[in-house]
Amino acid sequence: SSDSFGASTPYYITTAIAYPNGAPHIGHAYEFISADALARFKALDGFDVRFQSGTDEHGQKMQQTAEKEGVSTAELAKTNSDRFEALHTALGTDLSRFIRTTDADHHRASEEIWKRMEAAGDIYLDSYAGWYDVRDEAFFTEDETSVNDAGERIATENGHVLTWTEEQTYFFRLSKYTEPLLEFYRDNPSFMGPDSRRNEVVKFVEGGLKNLSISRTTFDWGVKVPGADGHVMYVWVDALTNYLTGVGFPDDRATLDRYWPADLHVIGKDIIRFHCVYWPAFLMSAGIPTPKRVFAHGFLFNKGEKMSKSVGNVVDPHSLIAEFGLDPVRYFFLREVSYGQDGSYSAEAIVSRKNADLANEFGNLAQRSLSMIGKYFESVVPEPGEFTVDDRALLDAADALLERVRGHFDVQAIHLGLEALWSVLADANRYISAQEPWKLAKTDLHRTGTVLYVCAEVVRIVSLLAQPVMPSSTSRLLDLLAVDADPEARTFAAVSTRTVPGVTLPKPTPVFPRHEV
Ligand code: ME8
Repeated sequence: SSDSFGASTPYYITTAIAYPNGAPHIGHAYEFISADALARFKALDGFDVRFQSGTDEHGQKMQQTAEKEGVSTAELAKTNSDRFEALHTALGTDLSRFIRTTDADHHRASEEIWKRMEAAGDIYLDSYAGWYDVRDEAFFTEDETSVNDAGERIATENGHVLTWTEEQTYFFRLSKYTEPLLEFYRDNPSFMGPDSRRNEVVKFVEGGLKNLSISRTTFDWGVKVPGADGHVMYVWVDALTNYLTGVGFPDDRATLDRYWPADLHVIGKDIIRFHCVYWPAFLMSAGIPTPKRVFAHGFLFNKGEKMSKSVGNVVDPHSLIAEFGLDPVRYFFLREVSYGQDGSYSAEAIVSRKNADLANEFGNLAQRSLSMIGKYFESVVPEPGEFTVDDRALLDAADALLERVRGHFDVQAIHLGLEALWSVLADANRYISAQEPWKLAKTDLHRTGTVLYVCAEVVRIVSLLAQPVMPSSTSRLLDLLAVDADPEARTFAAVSTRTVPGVTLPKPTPVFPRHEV
């Protein structure tokens, strides 16, 4: 292409933007880690990646929390938004932009999408009377509610206590998009992932869509509706628009044309309706292309229990990192939880993966192979002899990994990608035990060199492919293998090369220590 962005294919990925009404928790950290791994995978695979996260600062919940805490809403938003940004830093996520919905360009973008939906004839003024869930910033119809033991009206699906709301608001003609949405889902079967989520969305839309109240007058913490004094936008209208703001909507056409439509919105399962129903409908109305895919991950539970302040099992992500190390934490969540399903975590489970998968399977293989190259070959990578059937089988398995892992990451099956890498590490561990290079060294140094060469190649290839999940440990491993530190030399293109015999390796130090209590 002739633009200023370079030739590689663009890839735009986002996380949800979190409500900064409190500190970030493990669920947020999980979403950031997983999206970061997906983003890094694409970048290493040669794409021009744009990765965005941020905070969703408007709405009634923010205003109510601020009132309760006796601070201004802007102050509450800033304090907690900073904590989300600090979490990104601590997790090592590689963001192109951390967006705040209070940013000036975001107000401009939200006004613009509103005007376009209005120009399409999809916005009208009427009076709203119904139930509102402040915690989820969501409306519920009477039949979606029930009464709890305390006699309060609750949303049946999440148990949140509802508030009766009656006010004059603007409405969006969502009902008009029932058929277009169903057709859109039919034409774009990969729009929603995982596959199991499709049915519930399609069923919801098939049930018929009601027009949606999209402005509020009872508070003022939000984006002002253009030309309508006293109205602020319903928070989800401006929140979803953040994805467009971040790529230059509406003024920076070059950036917008390059990165929009987004390739992937990573979200949690509780906000599927907003992303798979409202968002494409708003965009269709405004004449803007719809995103290519939305993937909903599951929820994390502490030892199977819902994390809540009252149960006292809310774990600060920073303390997990301090206790287990960043890369083991990243690896644990991405390997332990089937991406797209709910998962559970506990200190015992993290220790077990850290010791078994990282220290034993990966760390020992690397440390043994590299220290034997040190011991028997004065740290110079040996020239391999002719490969045996066993050598070939292992090298072939390692060489086939890129395509296997890519296939899994393409459908966000991160856990299966890692499983594939670890299956080859297990093969390599069986291989080294069977070959016994430490015994061979006494009788056949040439054959020892071939075995160690094969092992080092497996470590190199698995390290390259595990970079998206464990960026710093794999970078150290690649250093130990004397791979050029230039990032260009560490992309997935390097998988199909071979280590050049004769290279001198640095003194190996263990990269994955066992967990010390
Ligand atoms: O929903 N496990 O913000 P949020 C895994 N502002 N993921 C979890 C989780 C858990 N226990 N708890 C929350 C919002 N999440 C809106 C989004 S996007 C335009 C606006 C996930 O702070 C949740 O599913 O409540 C969502 O994807 C993200 O964290 C932010 O949640």
